[in-house]
Amino acid sequence: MKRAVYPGSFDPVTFGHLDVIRRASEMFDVLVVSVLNNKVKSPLFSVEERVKILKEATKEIPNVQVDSFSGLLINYAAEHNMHVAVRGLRAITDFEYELQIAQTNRKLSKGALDTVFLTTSLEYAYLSSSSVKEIASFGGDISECVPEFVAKLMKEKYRASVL
Ligand code: COD
Repeated sequence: MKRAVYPGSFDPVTFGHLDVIRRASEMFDVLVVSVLNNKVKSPLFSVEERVKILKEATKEIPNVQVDSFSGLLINYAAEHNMHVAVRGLRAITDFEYELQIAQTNRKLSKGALDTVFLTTSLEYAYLSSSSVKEIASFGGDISECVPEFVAKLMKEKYRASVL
């Protein structure tokens, strides 16, 4: 059984991530979307919230599982019998960052974890979690960036932060 991991911050998941998830789910028997538990960053949504959001957003795709991890991706992947990491590419700037991560993971895992890149669908090429957060923080329209229920949760977060 071919299992792959799609690791990320997903703070929050966007239509760009969901497009990658849908396409990758057709390539593997099981796709595990896993949220990095990174204690250094200060995210908008907690890891538990992001896992819950991802579960809701992917509930129609039967071979997608949602999880979280801490520490090195190569250790998490080995523990869960996953030998492929899926990542998305939007622009040349992504490529430099992604190439470094992919090569580091391949080297550290002694070849056990390889990376498959999916290029963004053109309609989502401009999308990033950070730009969506900035737009939402100023009350802008993010209906074309994230699912409706995520937009609502974001509005609640920003409303609570100004009260
Ligand atoms: N279209 C297509 N792809 C997209 C889009 C879009 N619109 N938006 C984002 N993506 C892609 C990104 O390019 C990325 O590949 C993926 O989706 C996830 O994006 P993010 O921003 O949610 O996640 P990142 O980049 O913050 O995730 C970083 C990791 C968690 C994977 C990385 O930090 C990690 O593995 N850390 C664990 C520690 C480790 O093992 N370090 C060693 C390697 S350096």
